[in-house]
Amino acid sequence: SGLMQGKRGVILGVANNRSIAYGIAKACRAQGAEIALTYQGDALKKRVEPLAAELGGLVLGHCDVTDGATIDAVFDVVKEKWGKIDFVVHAIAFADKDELDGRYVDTSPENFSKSMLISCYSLTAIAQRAEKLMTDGGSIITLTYYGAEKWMPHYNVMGVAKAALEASVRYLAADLGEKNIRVNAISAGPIKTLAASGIGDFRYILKWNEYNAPLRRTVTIEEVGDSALYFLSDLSRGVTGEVHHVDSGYHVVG
Ligand code: 0WD
Repeated sequence: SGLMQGKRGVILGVANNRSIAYGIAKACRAQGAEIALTYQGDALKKRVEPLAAELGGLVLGHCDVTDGATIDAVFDVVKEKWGKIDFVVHAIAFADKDELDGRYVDTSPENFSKSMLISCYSLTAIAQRAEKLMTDGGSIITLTYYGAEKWMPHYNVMGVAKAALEASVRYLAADLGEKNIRVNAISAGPIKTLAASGIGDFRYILKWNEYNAPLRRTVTIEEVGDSALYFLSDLSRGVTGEVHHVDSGYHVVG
């Protein structure tokens, strides 16, 4: 038994055992879900395969969200294995490291387009494929950050992409609601992951959150995973289009 018993889902964005997506995958498994992971490129394949084995999950193959054919390919594999799915976790973002420092005003058009494509449009691209397999309804979640709502140091183009991502959650929720497919976002507090290591002065941001968040600490991937269970399970069956903060309460003071 468990909150996720009988549910099957695809989790995109596991890079290693510090990834937020890995925390969510662990929580889903602990509550009885069956999970399928994807990886981006051969370097991550070597990291993702053992993690999938440890969790007793499937590996669907290479998925680079900038290449629609690779998205189709992994959804074809899951369709063949399971026929239908119940949930999708989108935990993917990218911005050129050189522009996660300094000023937003200096963003190049190339980095702006690529960051928006990978960090924002990819949720829509994945929802298009997921819709076809969510024949009994479903739940889609994405990961966002407070830099979408307020200026944050060095977050720059990612803040703009996350704002667009949060707007996408609302539009996707409205489009897919009649099929009982819910779309929500978790706005996680800062966590030291591979993606976060690209952000300038990240250690300072962690410290700032520790000193100022109501809970006087940062959050863990396990805590984000447990909160994700609410959105991915039937507990939240009346909830869609929401952006929910899992940030030790930082958003009430920052
Ligand atoms: O403080 C943090 N770490 C927060 C992260 C606070 C709030 C939100 N988030 C978000 C991130 O913006 C992202 O959307 O959580 C999500 C997951 O990020 P993460 O767990 O912090 O980082 P990481 O473990 O690096 O996973 C992100 C992965 C990539 O890893 P790398 O580091 O190789 O970029 O996103 C994937 C990749 O696996 N990814 C892609 N997947 C498919 N196609 C692509 C792509 N083109 N680009 C990146």
